[in-house]
Amino acid sequence: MEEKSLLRFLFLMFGVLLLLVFTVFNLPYATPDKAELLDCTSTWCTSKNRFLKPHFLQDPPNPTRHHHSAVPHHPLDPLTVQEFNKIRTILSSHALFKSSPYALHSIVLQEAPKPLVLTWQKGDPLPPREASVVARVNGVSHVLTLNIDMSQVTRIEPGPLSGYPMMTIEDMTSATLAPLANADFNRTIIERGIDLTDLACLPIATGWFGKSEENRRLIKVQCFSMKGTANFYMRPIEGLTVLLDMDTKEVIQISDEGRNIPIPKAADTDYRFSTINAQQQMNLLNPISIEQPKGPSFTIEDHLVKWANWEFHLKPDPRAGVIISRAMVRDPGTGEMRNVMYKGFSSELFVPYMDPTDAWYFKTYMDAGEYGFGLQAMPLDPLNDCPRNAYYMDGVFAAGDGTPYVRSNMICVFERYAGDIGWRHAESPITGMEIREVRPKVTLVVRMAASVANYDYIVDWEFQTDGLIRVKVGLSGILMVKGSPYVNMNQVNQQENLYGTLLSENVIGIIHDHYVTFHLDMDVDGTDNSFVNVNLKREQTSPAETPRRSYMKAVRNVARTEKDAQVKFKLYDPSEFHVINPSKKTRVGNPVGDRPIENKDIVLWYTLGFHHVPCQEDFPIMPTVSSSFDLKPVNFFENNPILRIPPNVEKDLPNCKASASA
Ligand SMILES: [Cu+2]
Repeated sequence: MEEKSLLRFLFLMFGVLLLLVFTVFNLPYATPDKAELLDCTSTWCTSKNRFLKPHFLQDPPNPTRHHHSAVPHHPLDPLTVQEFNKIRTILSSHALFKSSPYALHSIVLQEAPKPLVLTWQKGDPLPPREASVVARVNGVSHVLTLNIDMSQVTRIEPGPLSGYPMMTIEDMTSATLAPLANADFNRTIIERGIDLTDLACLPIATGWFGKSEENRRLIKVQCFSMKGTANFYMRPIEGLTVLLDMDTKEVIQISDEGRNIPIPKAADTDYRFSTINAQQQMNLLNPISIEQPKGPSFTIEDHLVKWANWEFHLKPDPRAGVIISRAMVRDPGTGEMRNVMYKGFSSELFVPYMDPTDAWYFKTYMDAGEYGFGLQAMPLDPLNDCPRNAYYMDGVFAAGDGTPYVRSNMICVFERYAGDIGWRHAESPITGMEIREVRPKVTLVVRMAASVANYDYIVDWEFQTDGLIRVKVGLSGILMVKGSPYVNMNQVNQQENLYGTLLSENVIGIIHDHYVTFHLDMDVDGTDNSFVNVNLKREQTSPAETPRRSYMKAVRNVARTEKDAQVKFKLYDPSEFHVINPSKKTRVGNPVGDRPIENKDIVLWYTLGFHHVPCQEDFPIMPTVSSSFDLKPVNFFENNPILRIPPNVEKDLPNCKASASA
């Protein structure tokens, strides 16, 4: 017995020692100083930074951007470093924060009321600068409104009755560490033959599953082995789930299953170019880039973007990522700037996994509301994330204690010429007319890429000169995979449901969905608009009427209530949806009513969905798959708004020397 106790003691001591060594050397978690935060070199900026290469972290911020001295010039300009510091001072002296520990989960500009923003003109004084702060004090959520100019907290409201605010970066970092303070957890890790120094744990999903989880801010943490690869996501420690209280950092429960499931191999999982040996590198293409010898056709003044016939305000946001506001397009007939959209942004990303088993049923992510889509937007990689001719914009956000930090190169803006055609027509020789009229299509792209743990989302707002806005979401990054005892499908019983696809030996890619919902406050020629469902219906004809048996007609239904406007797409019941201004001359002719959402300041929510059945090509990293929707002018202009643009001619283009073989 004595020997056994001694062994157990030695074993535990070994575990504790390893944990200490691991914590001290691998996971620095000290309060960062201000300079560190501003340069975004600390672990506070992102819990994932510790997995990135050191030279990347030391990338200096662009010296041409003076964030310390920046001041707002537009009512919608995001909070500046100076304003964040002022907010921090206001809060630290407020009674609510004096005696209790607190965390600031979100600090953003409280935008001025819409009528004020709409009437504001350049040169006018700015409306009062206000901030909206979501704070948790002693486990209770509060929403505060601050008047920054007056250094005052003007309103405190209790948070919503259910749910919790977005996690702070500190929440996420501490969730990765907290399991290591639990002896049972460390024991199972060691018993599974994993070195604690190879461990990477991640806050996986919050969710809410049953009464026992009520009134607690819980998260489930799962872990991976980093041994032999940077792509630790492909090496899950399957079946081990830690239920953690994020407020107390207490481990509530450890679900320790799947010990018979091996950790998938590290070989062939690394995706970094530096790890591919020279003989295996593929060079399929010659170098390519867009040249603009006369510079870009857009200007960006602080956050106001002007390009071709477009103008809009562009703001980085910790939750939404990118917010496009006050989008206006010039009418070629009258020359006036016409309102199109007051505000557009991705309001939520819902990603449910389709596996009801113990370690997977809870994986129903809310990537914006839980993790912060903007907080997870890492600096873009020039020349690869965005072309050479791109302009970059930084985000300025706040850490959990209110200290501002800069997320450099968070958004890029560039003109895209993809060789596409704006419009064209050629005449056949039978007409005797030799006509070939073609206009190239050049667009303006606003891009952000968020890496929500394993997954990468690329969000593009693309503006076209013909008045169309294309909103595109690209999915890339790494799958969330499940460890499996199987190395080949011939081992799998036909009756067994894998809930996904065997991608590699011991690796299953679980079926899941991505639903990206966009908040679209359309203001077509003003705030009061109506929503029209233009449904294409098959119309039967009578034999006496026409030799044709049927034709398609457009049936217009103006939505009178929110219920009317709820639309579920059906592949064989096509529709297009119009947001119209019934008071304008070019209106589509629908009767103007006075129902709840007719001729009112309406907001649309559009959900872009992806069903993802993983395939082997998704391993070890996914080629980008994208989907988009268009906000297209319909009877908005009197005619084709780019009728009068010139074609390309050789003499106007950059003089690039062709290679001998071309
Ligand atoms: Cu997916």
